[in-house]
Amino acid sequence: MSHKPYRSHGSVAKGGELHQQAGADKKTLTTQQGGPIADNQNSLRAGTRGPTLLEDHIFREKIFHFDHERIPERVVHARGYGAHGFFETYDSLSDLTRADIFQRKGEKTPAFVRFSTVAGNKGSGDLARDVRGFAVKLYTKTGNWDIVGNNIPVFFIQDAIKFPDLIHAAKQEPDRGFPQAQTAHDNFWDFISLTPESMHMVMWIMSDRAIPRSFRFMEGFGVHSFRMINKEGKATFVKFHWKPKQGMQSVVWNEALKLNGADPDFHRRDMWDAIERGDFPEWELGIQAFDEDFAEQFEFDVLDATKIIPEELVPIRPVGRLVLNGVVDNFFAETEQVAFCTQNIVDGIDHSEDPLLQGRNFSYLDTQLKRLGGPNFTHIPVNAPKCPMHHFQQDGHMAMKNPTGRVNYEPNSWEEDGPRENPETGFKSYPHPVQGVKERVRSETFADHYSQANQFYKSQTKIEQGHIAAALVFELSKVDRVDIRARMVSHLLNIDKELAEKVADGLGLEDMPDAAEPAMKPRHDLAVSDALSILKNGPDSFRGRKVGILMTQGGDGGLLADLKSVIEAEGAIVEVIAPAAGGLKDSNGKPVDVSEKVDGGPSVLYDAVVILTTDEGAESLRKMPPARDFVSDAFAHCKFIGYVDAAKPLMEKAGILQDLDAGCMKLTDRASVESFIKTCRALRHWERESA
Ligand code: HDE
Repeated sequence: MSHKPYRSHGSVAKGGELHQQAGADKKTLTTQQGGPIADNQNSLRAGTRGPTLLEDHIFREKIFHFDHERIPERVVHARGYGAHGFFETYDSLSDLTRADIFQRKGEKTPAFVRFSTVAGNKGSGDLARDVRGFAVKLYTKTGNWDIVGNNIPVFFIQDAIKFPDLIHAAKQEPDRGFPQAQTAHDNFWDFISLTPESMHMVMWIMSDRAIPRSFRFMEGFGVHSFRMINKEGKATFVKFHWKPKQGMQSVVWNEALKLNGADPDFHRRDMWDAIERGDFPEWELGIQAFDEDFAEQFEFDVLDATKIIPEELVPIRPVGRLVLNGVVDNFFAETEQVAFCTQNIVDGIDHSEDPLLQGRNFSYLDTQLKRLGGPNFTHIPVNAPKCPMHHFQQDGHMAMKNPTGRVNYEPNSWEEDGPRENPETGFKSYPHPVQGVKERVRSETFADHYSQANQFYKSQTKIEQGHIAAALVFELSKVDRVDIRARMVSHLLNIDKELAEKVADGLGLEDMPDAAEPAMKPRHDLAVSDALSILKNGPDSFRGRKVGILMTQGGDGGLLADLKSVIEAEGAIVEVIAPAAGGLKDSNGKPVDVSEKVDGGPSVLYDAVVILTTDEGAESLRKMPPARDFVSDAFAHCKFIGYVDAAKPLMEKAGILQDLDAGCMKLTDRASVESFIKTCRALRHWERESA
């Protein structure tokens, strides 16, 4: 049965041949029906100043299409950004799974990944304090496998029935329609403070994990326990981890607030730019594998998505790498229409009984029907498997693959060689025995809500603990009802007393509440897990980061050349910011490309900054508030600052000259530039914050 070639442009004659019409050459604008258009500037009118006529089919078709260009945005994860790439296995995993993708070393599988925020609408800012979605579609030879994960390994709730409540509480309040893309409001904290199972997740979202520097610098997690099943039918529980080769990095909260104004597309631009310049982001996929008996030994339940398994207890086994090497051609067609589904799994991988995962398994297909308008969304190229497909599903809205012939059912006796089920290679569920009374209960093994929250907090550096406390104070200060603030503090008392006191103090809470009554007595003696901290796992390179050089007319050309070559050798990026968008020359009279005019290029856009002015340049920048902010923000955000002597008057006006520390380095020659960039590998001068 041959399918006729489908052409989206130009009229297709029977047999698939394009008509060679005079008007329908490549250069002539046509309607969707293929009719050449003579005038695309004026609608058809009754007289030059008269009303537009209904018979204007060209106008009518254009507006009709325009009116229907949007599809419903995702109810969660509406704001996102996608990219193409591949996944490559390190080794055969046949000991654990019979999944075809893991049978051969070096197996390459095409992939599409979409990163997202959860709460904000499609047009919201990238730097919201929020969980990031990390959804991976692997087009395997035995069908699509989606790992629809997040950048945080736990979740707010234990049962999917609470998801609509959680999301309603987090999104904009229903009467006023704000605040958008932020959890700093009464409804969110009202719900959370009434939901003790959220407390572990609260620690993560109040940490810097929720304000990543970019998608490239964050981890990803499958969150739930899944199963791998091998040829012998043996099942092993697995947890999936994506570790960024670029290292982890986050911004500071005040920086995030300003970034949302300076560049609301900061994260998607970063991804686009990195791929376009050939600096392909890469993650290593690792698994934590353990069997049912081992799982029994944990005090928590491996089916509870509010718990992690510390890497120190079950080490991560690296199994492959994911490389993103292609931007999308069309944002709508790919990023907007991609349809992930937790039920897209392949034989050899299976679900666990995690009640959150079970609920998700219902939700994703359901939401695609609403968003993509029908059951044929696998006909959209980004969703279509890249392996052969043979089934008898047909018709429906916008069906693009329309079989011919008489057979649309199975079994049939029309086609002897037609598609049939295959017990050998077909998907087989793990025969996990299930038995029980039909009831609405939660297992007692899900009752510990605070111990891992305490473990997470304890595993952070002092700096990171400070950020968690500050984030809680910020969020709860935006909550109007004092009883909600106090109720949150009552939970913090079960997590860490000092943290609770710090937050109560920051909120100006008059009376310390009693600790919330726990369902199970929390443990505070779980071992510290260094893997939970970002700062304990920083990169040892400045690769992929960006330096902003604030430069004025006649700035030192020698230093500029040194900076450029040293930064580029590190694999980092340089941008010049100047008082005007063009016409900049260095001390040798050489023209310098300007990336940003000073008020469009605040220092929040950069990982480290250099101030390369002349005496006169510094004098004129002193009078420019954006230039002063450039310097004072870089300092406040603990960034490394390189400067020349001539820049001192500007630094003095920005209020940092009297506080210069080891993170502020004078640049005089190539050696000083080299030592500056080496120092930048630490990413931030955190000592400044504790000072
Ligand atoms: Fe989702 N989630 N989710 N989720 N989720 C959606 O599916 C849902 C959960 C995640 O880039 C929706 O296609 C329920 C956990 C990502 O297109 C929807 C529950 C995790 C994305 C949905 C959860 C996720 C979604 C909305 C509670 C991390 C974006 C649009 C049981 C493991 C995928 C869509 C993309 C999207 C339902 C909880 C990850 C409504 C019911 C936990 C990354 O189906």
